[in-house]
Amino acid sequence: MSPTYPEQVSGWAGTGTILNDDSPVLSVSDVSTNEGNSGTTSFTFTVSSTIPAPTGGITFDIATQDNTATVANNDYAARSLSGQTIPAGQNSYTFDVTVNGDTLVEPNESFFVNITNVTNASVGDGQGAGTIQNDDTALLVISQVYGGGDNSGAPFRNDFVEIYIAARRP
Ligand SMILES: [Ca+2]
Ligand SMILES: [Ca+2]
Ligand SMILES: [Ca+2]
Ligand SMILES: [Ca+2]
Repeated sequence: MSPTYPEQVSGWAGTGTILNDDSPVLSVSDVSTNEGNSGTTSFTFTVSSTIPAPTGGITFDIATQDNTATVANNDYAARSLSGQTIPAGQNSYTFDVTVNGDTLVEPNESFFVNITNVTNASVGDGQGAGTIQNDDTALLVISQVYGGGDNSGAPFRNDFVEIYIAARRP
């Protein structure tokens, strides 16, 4: 005999939400990489679509934007492209940004990659963040210590310690 649970089957109502997966939604990836000390590093951002691009492809403009990392500070190279395409049947597109290595002591800094003027898709996350991870530290050196201040015949009235930055990285 099979049990019955009438109190559980009466009066129950559920809501089923059917997510629309028939139209593509775009998002831009985030990238976080060490800066490097010389030369350049490519930060590769991926624009991806939830489903393959329809006939005619998905088109958009894509460009970098300063945040705490700036073009003026030579942290990375500005890049802006119009009319980029994810071809029909494909899901993704990549966009390289050139980050400049240096030995300046900086905090981690970031810039953005934005997509605009999108056709044939909606935008889920239209902004990628590029985080340039600091890999530089100051190396401080005590170059002089003077403890004879105000002694008889001393050339200096006060004791002092002199510190300088010997190098921008180890
Ligand atoms: Ca560096
Ligand atoms: Ca900087
Ligand atoms: Ca930098
Ligand atoms: Ca740096």
